[in-house]
Amino acid sequence: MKIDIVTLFPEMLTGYLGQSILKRAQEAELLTIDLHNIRDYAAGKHQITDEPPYGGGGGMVLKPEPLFAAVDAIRSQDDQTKSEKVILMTPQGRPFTQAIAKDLSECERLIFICGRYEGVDERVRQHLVTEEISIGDYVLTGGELGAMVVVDAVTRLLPGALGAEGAAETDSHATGLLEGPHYTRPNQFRGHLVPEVLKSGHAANIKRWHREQALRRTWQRRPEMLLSAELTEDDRRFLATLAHESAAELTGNDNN
Ligand code: 9D3
Repeated sequence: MKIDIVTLFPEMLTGYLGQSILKRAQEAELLTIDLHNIRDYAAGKHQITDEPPYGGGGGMVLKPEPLFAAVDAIRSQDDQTKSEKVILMTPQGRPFTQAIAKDLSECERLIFICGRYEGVDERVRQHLVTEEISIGDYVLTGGELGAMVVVDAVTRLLPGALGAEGAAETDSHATGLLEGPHYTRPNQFRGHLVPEVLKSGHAANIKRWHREQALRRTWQRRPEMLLSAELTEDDRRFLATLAHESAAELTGNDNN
């Protein structure tokens, strides 16, 4: 996969991209990431990248020419037949999900445009961008962190990017449940013990315990996820006992 990131602040991204899984994926040539400074594509002595909005309203808007020029230059670098998406990171975009990450991981080339200021000229959205993505309902100062979030989530889905084979498939947003607790040594920490079942060596009981903990945590924290999770009959029975327990607590009934 080839990823190009178009931004006014490429140095913001170099540290993150140069470490851990993102570093290893690039070293293994699963992925090439190039950063492009919008200013390098801006014309004139002053290389102006933004101007006040037509019609007033304050703030600054990214001009269209440097963004089109950057994407043209990126495209001219290689194979025009590659499946490509031009992604604008913006608070008005589609909320990012694991399903979108999976979809993007199947593209050959991704071009990210990081917005700043009040936003980008509308002609960029209309005639250059193919998708608009937000990473959630909070206000950031620009699209750079959003692009990092998307690149990170996409990279770990590339075949061979993770150490343990298929590790991405078992994690929680892939199974549709939150994960339950994990423990490591020591067995006793400041008086707090590791649950006995995990030390029992009884594989089936341990598996069942993990599943029930995942169901319990999802029910407590993200109950809406249970509506679309794949649940067995055993899972449904366990959830029914949770519902009974909480109903008993609410009504002061001792549940006997
Ligand atoms: C100060 C202007 N704001 C009016 C309330 C609109 C605004 C424009 C640009 C707010 C934030 C930004 C910069 N944010 C992004 O570019 C961004 C973002 C975000 O703020 N939240 C979640 N996902 C994303 S992706 C890009």
